Amino acid sequence: MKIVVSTDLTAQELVNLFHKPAFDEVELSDNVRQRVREVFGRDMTASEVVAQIVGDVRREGDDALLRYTRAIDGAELSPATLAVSEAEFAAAVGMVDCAAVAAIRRAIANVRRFHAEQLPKSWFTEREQGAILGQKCIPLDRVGIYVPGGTAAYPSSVIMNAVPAAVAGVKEIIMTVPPHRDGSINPYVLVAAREAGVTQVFKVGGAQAIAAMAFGTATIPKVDKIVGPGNLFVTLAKKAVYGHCDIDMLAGPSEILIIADSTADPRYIAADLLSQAEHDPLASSILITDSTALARQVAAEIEVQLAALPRREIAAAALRRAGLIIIARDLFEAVELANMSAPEHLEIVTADPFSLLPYVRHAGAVFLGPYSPEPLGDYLAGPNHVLPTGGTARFYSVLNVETFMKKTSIIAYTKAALAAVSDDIIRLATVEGLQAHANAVRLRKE
Ligand code: HSO
Ligand code: ZN
Repeated sequence: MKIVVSTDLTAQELVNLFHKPAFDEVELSDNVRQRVREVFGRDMTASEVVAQIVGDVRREGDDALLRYTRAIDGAELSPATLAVSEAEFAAAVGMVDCAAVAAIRRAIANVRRFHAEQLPKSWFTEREQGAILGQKCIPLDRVGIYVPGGTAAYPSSVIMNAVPAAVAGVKEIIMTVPPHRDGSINPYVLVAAREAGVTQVFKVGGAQAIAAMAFGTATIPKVDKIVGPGNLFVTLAKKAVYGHCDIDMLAGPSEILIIADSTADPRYIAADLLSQAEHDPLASSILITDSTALARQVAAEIEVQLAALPRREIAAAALRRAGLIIIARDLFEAVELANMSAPEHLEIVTADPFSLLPYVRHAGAVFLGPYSPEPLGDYLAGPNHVLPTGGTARFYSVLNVETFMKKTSIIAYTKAALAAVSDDIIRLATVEGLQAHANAVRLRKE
């Protein structure tokens, strides 16, 4: 791991340390570029691919879905086999480890309990002369969850997306996931979907799944909001359909930033940095510490633990690209740097982590103390693991119950209450040249 000392760097160099390429600036890998050529018969940018797929699905519906599923996932499906059947759910239950299902259930219980605390209340308030104002919180009717394929088909992500929707009161929660070549889906994903309250699962992935949920097809219902992380194509497709339905956020690769002092155990810190590095070669793992000794110990420990990881190639690639240890002047500077980075996950492993919390302004989730490792939040503590990445923690929130709700204002005035404000309304309507607006109020005054 690269180690830098903050006092050796200029202010601009410090800013540059945390620069992340925007989600739409990421270069396609050679593999992906080759696949694009195979599927479309020519070189295309990711945006061109997405525009083509979204347009085709919007125009042709299921036909385009099935065609892309054949071309991209290699699975031969029909309108009748696009949805996961009861028999397939039942088969999945037979394929999974019972102890893992018990863990899924406990995770769901914790996630449900945490998110139940977030439920906003509708409210009314009284104003002068008997006027009543209020706000009604209403769940969305139908939402769609995107679940990635391959090794990123995480049952935990199914839980983190579906449970808050269910707690919000969403009646219909559909899910899409790219099928394997034989048309099957990871059985743990199916079991998690059932346990978490997903109503229907469709075997389709990529930009085509996003377009199908945004516009609806004969088989897949149109949803009001699409949530869930995906690859670059999925993210660009979400951006493209935004406005036809809502979306949660534009997700990028995982990130962890740890602030630690000399009291931290270097083995824990190394393990936690690796936990996010193993997600993706584009993941980012950063340690900021005021202790040169800890910096060196963690760097050494990472080598030891990395060598034993099944996903060491991914983790090593991530650490080579974006792994970093920064030696800060003190812990206050460490927090300042963390705010500049606005990481998805921020761990604070210091003698008194709570004392730094008031200074934290930009982070998706904060983990305090030596016994709150990031994977605790990924799986079981209860808070959501769908978090803003790429510095977007400056303006996005963690996925939550309100992600699946909207607010409606309530206005109920009496004659006297309206009369009391009529002149102001008429004056403002006149300023805007809107006579009918003025009339609507004037009439009621008479
Ligand atoms: N850490 C990931 C979520 C996840 N981890 C799923 C394991 N499974 C979100 O940044
Ligand atoms: Zn994770």
